[in-house]
Amino acid sequence: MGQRVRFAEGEFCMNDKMAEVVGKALDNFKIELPSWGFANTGTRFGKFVQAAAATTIEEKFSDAAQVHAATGTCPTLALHVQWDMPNGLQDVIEVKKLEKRFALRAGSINPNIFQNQEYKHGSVGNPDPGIRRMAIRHILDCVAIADALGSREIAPWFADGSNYPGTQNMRKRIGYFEEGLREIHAALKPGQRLLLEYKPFEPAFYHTDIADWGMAFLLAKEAGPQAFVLVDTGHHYQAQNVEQIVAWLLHHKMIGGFHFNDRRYADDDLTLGSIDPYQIFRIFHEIQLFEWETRSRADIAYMVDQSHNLKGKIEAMIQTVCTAQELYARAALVDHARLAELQQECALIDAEETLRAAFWQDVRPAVREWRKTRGLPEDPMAAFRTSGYLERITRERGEKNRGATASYA
Ligand code: RM4
Ligand code: MN
Ligand code: MN
Repeated sequence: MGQRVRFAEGEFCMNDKMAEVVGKALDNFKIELPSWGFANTGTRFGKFVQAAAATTIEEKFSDAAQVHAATGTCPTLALHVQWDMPNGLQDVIEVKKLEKRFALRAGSINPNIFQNQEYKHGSVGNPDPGIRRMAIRHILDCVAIADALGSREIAPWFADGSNYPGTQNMRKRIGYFEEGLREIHAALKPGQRLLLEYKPFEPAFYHTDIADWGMAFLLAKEAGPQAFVLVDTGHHYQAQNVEQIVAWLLHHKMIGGFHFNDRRYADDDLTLGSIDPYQIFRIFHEIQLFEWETRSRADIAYMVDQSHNLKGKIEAMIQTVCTAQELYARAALVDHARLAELQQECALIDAEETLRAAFWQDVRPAVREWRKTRGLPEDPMAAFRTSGYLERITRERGEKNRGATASYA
């Protein structure tokens, strides 16, 4: 084992090689926006209404189209059925019109099995068979909606759980989930995917039925081969090694998608990379290392799940997408061949520095260059700010928003 004198740092400066690597990475990177990220939201203590917030599905499509126009990276919009399509299947015609009008496709279909009064003690895990049926029926409707819209992903998040020890039979509820998910899986069309999202707490504070990736993994396996795990970056305990979870899911070909956001304490839904950009970089690195090793693409739906209570919603989304691109591009700069060698030799400092060298690169000039060559605005935020769109919707929507009470919808 020879002595290593060369750290990886400084190997990249903005040169042709960097431009090429970054360009290739960005060409392959798309990220889906959540319709609910444009709506009025708040905390459990109150809601701060924004004059420009979207309150209709048309406005959500319109706002998302602005983000896509500025970044060229977000061709699909995730829909939350109860908030965006209150009449279920009947609303498909309307959504198809909006897809055409705003040149944006409907993305993942998100059932709502947490808001109705019936779901106080759970949905698919509820001890009442009538309520379990109601929840399953709603998710089956979502499968049909996804089929009608040509959406590949159905992404239910289950708020199911309990608040006090001894009040629910946890094992029985596992059985209800297995049974319900098998039935839902059986209704999937070829090519469709059921993404199971886990979350350790909130709204339930004692036990959550799908609390972590292991539970989601086992339930997905039980449901069938078209079921995968969805990792929401905000749904972990402090100090959890999220990239290791991603590595396990990649290893088992069980990662279906991400809900990206950042957090400091709980499920804070802050903008991606605002608190810990290195965390997101490490996740992207695990994925790209896997892709380099296997010479294949990991089939992952990258999605944003954020609610912007204080920041302007469209600007927060543009900031998020740009941050995601920068971190993804930085992860693409890792010298995988060299890293593999160093890992094999257990050359700790050099291996770590190889990773850090990529993380510390300023890819922004290369990202700007990529935008220019793709006919996109070099500075998406500036392009949006000078478009006059925000002023217009602030005028047009202000009145309606003053009386807004509902969250997300
Ligand atoms: C949950 C979870 C779901 C999202 C709802 C609004 O915490 O992240 O994905 O649909 O919030
Ligand atoms: Mn989520
Ligand atoms: Mn969440």
